[in-house]
Amino acid sequence: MTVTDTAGKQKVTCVICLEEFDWNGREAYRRDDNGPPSHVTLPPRTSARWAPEIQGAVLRCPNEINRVPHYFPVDFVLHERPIVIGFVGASRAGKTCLLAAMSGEIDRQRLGPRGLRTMPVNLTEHNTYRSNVVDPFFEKGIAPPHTRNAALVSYADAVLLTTGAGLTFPLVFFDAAGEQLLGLQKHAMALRFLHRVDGLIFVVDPTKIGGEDSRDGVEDDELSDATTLDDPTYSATVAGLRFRDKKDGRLLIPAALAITKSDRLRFTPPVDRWLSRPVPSAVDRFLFRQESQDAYAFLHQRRATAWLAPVDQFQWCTLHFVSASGSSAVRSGPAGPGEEAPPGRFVRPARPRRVLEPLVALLAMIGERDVQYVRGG
Ligand SMILES: Nc1nc2c(ncn2[C@@H]2O[C@H](COP(=O)(O)OP(=O)(O)O)[C@@H](O)[C@H]2O)c(=O)[nH]1
Ligand SMILES: [Mg+2]
Ligand SMILES: [Zn+2]
Repeated sequence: MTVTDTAGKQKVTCVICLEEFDWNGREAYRRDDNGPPSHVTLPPRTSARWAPEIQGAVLRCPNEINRVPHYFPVDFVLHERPIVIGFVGASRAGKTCLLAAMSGEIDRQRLGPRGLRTMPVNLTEHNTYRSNVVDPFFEKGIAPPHTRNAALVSYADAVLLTTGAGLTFPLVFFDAAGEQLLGLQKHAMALRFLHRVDGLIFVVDPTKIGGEDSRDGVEDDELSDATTLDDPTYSATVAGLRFRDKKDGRLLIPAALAITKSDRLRFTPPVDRWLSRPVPSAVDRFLFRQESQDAYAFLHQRRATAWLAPVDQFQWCTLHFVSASGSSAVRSGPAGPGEEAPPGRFVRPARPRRVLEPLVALLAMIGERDVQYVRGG
């Protein structure tokens, strides 16, 4: 529920940079075809004109990024507070692909069987992300462009979701590369993220862990890309969260471990069993527990103990086998003289497998303490 004080002011959260600011419920902007959005005053909420007037109206966040103002639809502050989800993992772990896969699946209403619908909102950033990253990934198998740690924590995407019971909330995704603790502490966006984050997805790249068979069929260029086999780069983010609530020394923020690129292991038990399994139509805690146990055993057998650290550091943590692309990446040819490197590709258009499971598990865990976000949660 949005909080309104007596002066009609309301504390709202920007879904792009997580800045909190006061909004009087009236001042907004409207985009023109060209030029910056122009200022408008909305009618009072009791007015019959309110509903038509807020269509397309945007708020201007007072926190400019690199002196450029950003705007987001009023719809994002009219309901429940945003749920902020962070993706944590080393560079090349597969965070960007997993995010693109999740975002595309959400837009295709694949959360529908879980009782969650996405509402169309005209968030420029989301539309740009969809047409530049998600659509080429789903339609042509083009890998999202590789971003070399431009920022330690960066905005990735935001959507508006409604539950069967009529509860509407923004879901905001952040990419937390988390390579340097120092950077995390100094970075204002990173700090807001660490204070606000509601759930974490730790991305595990199984091609980077040891073990008898896990690296079979892994192409050389991917292996040479490996950092230390034992360093999943979670520690900086986890250390940055040390001021958050704990119980028995464990963080109370729900966490999920997503073993991505599982298509590489699709013939390896128990991955084969899980990857081919249709997802249930309601949250099934028994299945989450079974998959978590299988995935834990899988990583433990391969001595991937550092990757399993979140299981001990977080009070609630589920484990999942997922694949963002559903198929292998093809090696891109070298760039010709004066050319840009060609974009990475997958052999087929993306057919994500089970990518929404970590998110559904997180929403169920978050809902346990709060309101119910997913059916059966
Ligand atoms: N086979 C397979 N490869 C993947 C998958 N997701 C990512 N990759 C590969 O891993 C590379 C790095 O992924 P990316 O999402 O950019 O990693 P990030 O640096 O963590 O954001 C991609 O270019 C692909 O080659 C997947 O689901 N399956
Ligand atoms: Mg990335
Ligand atoms: Zn902002």
